[in-house]
Amino acid sequence: MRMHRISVYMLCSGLALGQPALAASANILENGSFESPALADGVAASVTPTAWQWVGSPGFVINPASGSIPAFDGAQFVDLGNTSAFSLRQDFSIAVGGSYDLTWHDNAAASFQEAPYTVVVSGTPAGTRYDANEGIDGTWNARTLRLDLGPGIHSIVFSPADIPGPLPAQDRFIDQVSLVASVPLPAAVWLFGAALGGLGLVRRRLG
Ligand SMILES: [Ca+2]
Ligand SMILES: [Ca+2]
Repeated sequence: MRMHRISVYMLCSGLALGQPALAASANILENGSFESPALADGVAASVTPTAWQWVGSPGFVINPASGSIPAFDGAQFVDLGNTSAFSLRQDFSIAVGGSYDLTWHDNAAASFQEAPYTVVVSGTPAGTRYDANEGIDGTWNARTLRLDLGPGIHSIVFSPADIPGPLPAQDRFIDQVSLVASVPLPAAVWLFGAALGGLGLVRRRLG
């Protein structure tokens, strides 16, 4: 009986301290920070960010020069342009259906114009109409969106919207896009471990 208790304890410890932390932090999207392809400092290039695709006109990947708006994360961000002609898409696969959290940051060159866009998930608009120039202050705005995704192939599209009037909108900047399962795996494993620990306790009392 004593041997059995020890083995249950070791199982719990392994679950609580082992590999789940790696899985929980895994971003389902690739190149969400737009660091690839790597550009030289101060370069804005009309290239396709690795693992993404431009729908319509190609936008830009920007490695800002010092003194201009810095990337939110890393050295680079993506520029969706200033009209609805630019959309950025990534297709991805979901193995286990459930609730997922999409997070990202947006920004725009500080000016008075809006920089509106929407997020379209598998062909359906999700969330609200975002303004990348919110605050008109050149600061990055944090965005979160909870998505219910079934197993299979999905797509996320950042889709700029036009604004009325003679002036174009500001270019929309996006950085650090992440999609992760909503329930952190360590929490679920901790509960599982606690349940097993409780089982061990019951068995010890019975023994
Ligand atoms: Ca980045
Ligand atoms: Ca802002």
